[in-house]
Amino acid sequence: MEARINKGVLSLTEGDITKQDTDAIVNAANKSLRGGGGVDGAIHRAGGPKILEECIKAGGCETGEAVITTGGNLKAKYVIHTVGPVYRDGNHNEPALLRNAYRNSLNMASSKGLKSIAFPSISTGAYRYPLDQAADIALNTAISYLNDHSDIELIRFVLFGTEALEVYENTLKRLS
Ligand code: AR6
Repeated sequence: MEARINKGVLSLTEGDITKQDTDAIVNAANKSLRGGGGVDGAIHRAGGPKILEECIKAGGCETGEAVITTGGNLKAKYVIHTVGPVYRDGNHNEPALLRNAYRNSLNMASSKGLKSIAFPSISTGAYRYPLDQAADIALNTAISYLNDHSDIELIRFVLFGTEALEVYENTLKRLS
């Protein structure tokens, strides 16, 4: 599913984030930037040890912030590592922190002159953010970025499994 927003395209697809050919892919990392499971593990396995070396040099990343490394052996030239919030009950600033994770990743891509970026569904695995609420924040943040800027041409969400894809598709239909 695709939506044209201002000068850009927002696309939703089912698949594996490590296989994407966008200029950057985004990692759902943790604050240590030393790797982990889920998307993080898959990216470091597919991208090779150079990414971890660069992450260690960067030192770490606060929740909602973003750090960029090269893409190692991946098709994507860069990996933008961001840290989503751990979901507790929704009353611990989780929505603002999740929004920041998306926005700071987009700002990082923009500052490097990148034209295309692929996101996983940040915080909805190990960090347990409810998928429908996370989809709303993810898509709203992407739509407002495209409405306010003309530099990034493609924002792609790569969803793991048909259920996640459906939730994102229904949310996008509602928002657009
Ligand atoms: N491609 C796309 N999406 C994927 C992939 C993949 N290869 N693998 C899993 N997903 P998670 P989080 C989906 O747990 O919740 C790590 O250990 C998955 O189905 O990767 O932000 C880090 O080191 C889910 O919907 O990230 C942190 O400690 C979504 O990606 C912690 O997990 C995110 O799940 C971060 O937790």
